[in-house]
Amino acid sequence: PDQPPWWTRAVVYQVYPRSFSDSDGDGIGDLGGILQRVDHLADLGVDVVWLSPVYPSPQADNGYDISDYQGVDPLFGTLDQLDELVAALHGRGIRLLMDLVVNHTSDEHPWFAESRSSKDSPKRDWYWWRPPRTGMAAGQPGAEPTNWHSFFSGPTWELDEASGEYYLHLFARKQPDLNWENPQVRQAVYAMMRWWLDRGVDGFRMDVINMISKDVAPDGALPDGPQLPGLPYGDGTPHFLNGPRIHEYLQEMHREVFAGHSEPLLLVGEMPGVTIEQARLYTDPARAEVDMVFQFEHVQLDFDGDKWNPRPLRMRDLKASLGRWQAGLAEVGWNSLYWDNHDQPRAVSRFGDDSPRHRRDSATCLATLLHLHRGTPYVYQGEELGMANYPFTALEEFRDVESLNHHVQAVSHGADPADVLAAMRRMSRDNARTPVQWDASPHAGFTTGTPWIAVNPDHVEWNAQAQRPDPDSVFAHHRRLIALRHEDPVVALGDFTMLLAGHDEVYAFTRSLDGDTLLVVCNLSATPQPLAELLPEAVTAEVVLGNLPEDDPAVLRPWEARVLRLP
Ligand code: ISL
Repeated sequence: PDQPPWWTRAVVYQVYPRSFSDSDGDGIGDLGGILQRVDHLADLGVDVVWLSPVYPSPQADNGYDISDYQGVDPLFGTLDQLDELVAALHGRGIRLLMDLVVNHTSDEHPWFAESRSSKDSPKRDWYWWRPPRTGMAAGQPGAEPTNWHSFFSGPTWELDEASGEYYLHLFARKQPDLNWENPQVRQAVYAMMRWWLDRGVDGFRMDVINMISKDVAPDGALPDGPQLPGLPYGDGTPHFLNGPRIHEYLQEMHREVFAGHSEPLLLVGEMPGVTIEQARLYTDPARAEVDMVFQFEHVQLDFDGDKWNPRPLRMRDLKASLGRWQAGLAEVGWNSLYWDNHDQPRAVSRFGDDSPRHRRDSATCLATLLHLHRGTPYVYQGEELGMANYPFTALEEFRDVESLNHHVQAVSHGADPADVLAAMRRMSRDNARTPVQWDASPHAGFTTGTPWIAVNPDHVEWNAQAQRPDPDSVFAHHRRLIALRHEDPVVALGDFTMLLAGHDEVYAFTRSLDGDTLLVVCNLSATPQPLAELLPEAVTAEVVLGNLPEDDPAVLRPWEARVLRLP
């Protein structure tokens, strides 16, 4: 039979360069900083680094607004340093995945400048230009071509005064959407991707790639979406998530970019709003689209409607969601596993318990769950150290365009600023973007200058220098879990069976391959659980790995996690 793909055994580590490590003292992380920390990654044992965007960019969305696809922003360093990084990682057996944003560019990309320059520009059609709504004057409120609400607040359309037409931007105003209907756009993107592969990178994480096909009528019209409660906008997502030509585009990309490459490459699709059924199509190897998806269901269970209306998470819902995905991709397809990334609050604060009493145990418990599911685990920088949310108290502490735009919009629609701030404190992406905590020194060893966003004061206690030599640390636990995936084919390839599905605190499942079975039991609460009653077979099984020193096998202590081998 065919060998399973290499990435079934792999663990990916995400570097968000701006916040990782600063080598030149300007307060912003850079490639030089990553080069200095490669040993940290090698010690952890990860197989792949996913590098968030380092391309030239006005940084309106921290690099997710690219103005040149074939370069490195001086803020982060040089193309030579990127080549150096590829070599340094390859020298340690680590592959490099570039983050690529091709749903949109920056409005400062030459393609957009040319497109905007005139209605007759040969690149006019490279973006989505539309006249005002019929019968309305440009600029009049509600004159936007559709009623869609932008992910970053306000309408998805921006008026260009010069031509009297609007351009589409699903995200910030400075992130105009590329028109994938135009074959020249697609060919330009594929050529650029080939250029990176020829340079030696090992693949791509494709940003919001399930948004590139829009539901456009033959006459060019785009439909309105259902009205959103309390806002003068509609929900456009039914008209651009997993759109009509998406599979065609991805198959074409695969053919044009990957066909004929013999090296082991990786293509990951970030896909907000993807369903299990669609994920199966996207990742079925026979269809040659992407290798795995990033889905969002499990990070949307702790709010109502949108992320700014948080509500308590029920562990039952989390288990049910992840369990459905395990079952749905059991036969065909592959999933990415994650708790954290640069867009999400910190896992230990969100799914665990970041109080001093439980922080280390809940971080290691969550790590156990992350690494033991079927799929490819992703560790986000700092997660391996149990980094927590930042104790934000004032608007001035936030940097993210999503958070800041939301504050303006919510307050202008009458929300109480204190409530808006409370939601931001809990859900803002800036929680994930505070600098990595390398040591206990004033800026946590991140920079010798002034960090672009504040360092979490808890770095005095929670940092890499303290954890790396400590066998009980969160770091050491991640390292053991990563090694286990490398050594044990059951972890990489075993079937998944959920146990105790209705239980609110205990997350338990088995992984089985060729008669070999691992049983994973995790207590997602601060209450001891009677394991002897719940799963008697767990009490006598051999402990492969646990997050607490062995004690009474019949009781699962607060946030205890055990990986057991059944006889
Ligand atoms: O962050 C989100 C929720 O708060 C998501 O809606 C997020 O915007 C979505 O997952 C898409 O994310 C990706 O594309 C964005 C960029 O801002 C994110 O950082 C990136 O991961 C636009 O390029």
